[in-house]
Amino acid sequence: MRLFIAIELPDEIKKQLEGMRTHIPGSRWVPLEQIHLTLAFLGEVDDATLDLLTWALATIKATGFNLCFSGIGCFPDRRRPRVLWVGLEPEPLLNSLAFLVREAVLACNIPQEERPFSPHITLARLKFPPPREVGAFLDQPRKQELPPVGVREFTLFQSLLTSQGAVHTPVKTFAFSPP
Ligand code: 2AM
Repeated sequence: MRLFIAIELPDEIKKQLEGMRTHIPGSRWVPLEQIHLTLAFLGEVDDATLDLLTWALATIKATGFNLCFSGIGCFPDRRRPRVLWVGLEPEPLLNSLAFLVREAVLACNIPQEERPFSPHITLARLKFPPPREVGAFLDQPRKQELPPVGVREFTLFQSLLTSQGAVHTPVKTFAFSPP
């Protein structure tokens, strides 16, 4: 099973993020139902490892926090943008959750990239080098404030690759223990 771990966002927020779309040639906008905040990408995981993983994730003790949205940005940089995203204000409890998730994943012998966790919500992926519309998108003034989102759980997702694109299905949700 191809898996990743993410924080789900309320439908209202996903609608507002979807509303930020503009016309950019060669862009693939993330469909509303697939907008999420990735904590870890796992790739293919076998059934035995999945059992181990769900056990390891269930032992995570995390504290609830609020996600506060910040500006729009891109990866890897403005000269060669491939991914357009909305960023998040620094939140130590989010970083701590991502760290605990990463430790649990590594403990199951699932390899993880070395690069540091850089919290973002992907809005679009670009197929070819930046048309001038990308600059306009990145420089747009903020039209509306996105309200903060309370986070009390995270979700293990399956990502099934189909000819129509990826289909994401929640496998298991892990609620933070009450304070
Ligand atoms: P991102 O969009 O937040 O950067 C599910 O596929 C999620 O896993 C994607 O939304 C992406 O997060 C993240 N991901 C990281 N590495 C990936 C990879 N090699 N292939 C697919 N998704 C990856």
